[in-house]
Amino acid sequence: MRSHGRRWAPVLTTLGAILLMVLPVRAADPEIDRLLQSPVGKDWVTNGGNLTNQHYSTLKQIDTTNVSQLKGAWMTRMKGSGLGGKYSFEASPLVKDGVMYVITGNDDVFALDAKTGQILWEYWSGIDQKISTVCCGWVNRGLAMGEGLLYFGQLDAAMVALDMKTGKVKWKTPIEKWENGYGITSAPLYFDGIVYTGATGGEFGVRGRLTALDARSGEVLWRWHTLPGPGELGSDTWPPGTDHAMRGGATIWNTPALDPQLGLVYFATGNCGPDYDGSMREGDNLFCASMVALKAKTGEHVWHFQQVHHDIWDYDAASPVVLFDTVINGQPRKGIAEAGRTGWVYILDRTNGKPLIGIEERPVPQDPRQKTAKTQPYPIGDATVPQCAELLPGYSKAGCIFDPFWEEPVLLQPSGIGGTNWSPMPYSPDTGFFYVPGTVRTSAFARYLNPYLLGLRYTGGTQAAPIGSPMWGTFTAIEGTTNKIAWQHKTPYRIGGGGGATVTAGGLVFRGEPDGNFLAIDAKTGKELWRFQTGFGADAPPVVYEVVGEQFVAIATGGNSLSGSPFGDAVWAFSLKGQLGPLWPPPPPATVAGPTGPIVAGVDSVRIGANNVEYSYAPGRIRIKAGTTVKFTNVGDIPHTATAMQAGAWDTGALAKDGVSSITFDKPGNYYYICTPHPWMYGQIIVE
Ligand SMILES: [Cu+2]
Repeated sequence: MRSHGRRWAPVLTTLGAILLMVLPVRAADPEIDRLLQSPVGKDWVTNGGNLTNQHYSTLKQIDTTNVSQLKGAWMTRMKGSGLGGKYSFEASPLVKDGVMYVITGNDDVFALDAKTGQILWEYWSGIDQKISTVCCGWVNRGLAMGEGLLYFGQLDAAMVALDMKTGKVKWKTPIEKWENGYGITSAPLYFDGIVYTGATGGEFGVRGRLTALDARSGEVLWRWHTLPGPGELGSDTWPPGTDHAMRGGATIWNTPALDPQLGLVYFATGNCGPDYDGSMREGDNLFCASMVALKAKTGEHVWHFQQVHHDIWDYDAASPVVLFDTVINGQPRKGIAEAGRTGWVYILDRTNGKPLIGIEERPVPQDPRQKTAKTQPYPIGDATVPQCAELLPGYSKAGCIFDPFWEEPVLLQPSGIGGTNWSPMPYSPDTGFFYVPGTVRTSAFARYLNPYLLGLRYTGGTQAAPIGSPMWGTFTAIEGTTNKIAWQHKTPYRIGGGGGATVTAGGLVFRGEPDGNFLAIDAKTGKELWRFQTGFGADAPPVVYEVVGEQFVAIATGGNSLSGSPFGDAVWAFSLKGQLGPLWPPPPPATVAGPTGPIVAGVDSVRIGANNVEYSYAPGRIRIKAGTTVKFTNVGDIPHTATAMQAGAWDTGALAKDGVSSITFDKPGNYYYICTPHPWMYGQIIVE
């Protein structure tokens, strides 16, 4: 047998080489690969619509002339999955051959009849409710499909494949352990037999990576670390002889894009860790807050562009990158764009990562304690949100984008989940506009010492919105050839953190509003043409599809834990034949920062994380007599604190589940407090 094998081996090898040269490699799922490379028509088969992430549909049955007649075709509740204040419902449903697939904030998946909304099958993740490394709400941003399977990541950092027909698990691959700080919230990308996924954990001292898995088996094919090991490309942007890069964040929050002609996969990376303390990580800190291109088959680095050097402001690039083709100065160009938390859109040539319109390195204010970068990239064009904060009572310093801070709080904008955070940015080849959702919020930034401990928060500081400071948003059409504003709406609520929009060949932009309204806007002029109250926070990117000649627009409405929009578990679909009218408006989200709800007197205990809300104090506001001892109990699933907003005043410290801490209030006054790891949680104690 051995001699037989030896004799045949060279022949087979030669034959193999010839076959490889003559026959193109057969795609594992030619139909999905074709749809992924085509303009989006009746099916919506990947999170961003197709490989470009443009969120652009060629369907035009619904257009600017008839959209006012749009009504609900169906509304289906996801049986209580992801229903509660700790969840966000941000997924774009996928649609193929009349079946819709949607994933909730609890990583549960439902298949629905896309014409009627009837549930066909359901998958319950059974995910551990005690995962303590969820950064920013229980959320899943969507699915991918190919080879008869649905792919998604879970909050426990596992990738899962389900049979599209039955919802049964085909394979499950842990990318990492959630106990080490990792999780997955982004929708993966499927193309040509490979599933690409990011991982989160930038607030927990993790090492970011893009992982490529074999779509059929779930086997890990390769991973590319977004933080360089010793001697690797970019390692000279970290202090020599240290291992800070091994826990420097640069996680991937969103779905990659892919150009099959160039053979490149593209994605953007998040903040550096620890978020607000740059003192120990002198250097530009590649590849934090960057756009990156890798060879799609092998994961080999091709180019990168860093949006923010030595990030100390949590300026992630968290929105999905968008591929687009355009003409600049008479030359056809292959573009890539990403809307950052800085409030700018970064527009590059996707063949080489060089600016397409222009980005200038400009000197910025310095603080040697933070080891600030000497210069920062300023894109030519307009920012979509304000980039300076106004001084507020109780603070001594206010500044602008890239102003440094140390232990004394400095008010800055953009901040929080703004300008553009996770919300995707659509692009219309008809108008040539990007549609950019933005958040406007002021934060008080401060650094503190935060030693690294495996699986615990590692942010090195804080940013909390001052009590009473306004929070709102912008929705902006940005001209793709100039990076200038074509038109802009001021929106009543923050929309850069969860929503996003979709644009159609019918000349319409569809987008949700956190107060439950679903809007259609003239893509060219920005004029609002239709609005419909869905009854729940409409904080997800809509999708457009067709079933037996009828065009539908669908959106998940389940609210957003970070913007406090009304929670739910519904998916709505709209069509011109729809019969359903609007629902009663839910309570609107807050437009100023601070605790909400009635002031309760005669209460001396506060429960943290109660009622499946997790990120809240109950009651949020209490009135007590001087000398009262208030008992704080964490009844939620993850660690929380109650920490006075006046620095150093009082602090429960981190309370694990069932942890108790008591604080006595002797002096009359008005005390506001937050949760240090979740600074959007507010409480108030009035001492008389
Ligand atoms: Cu908390």
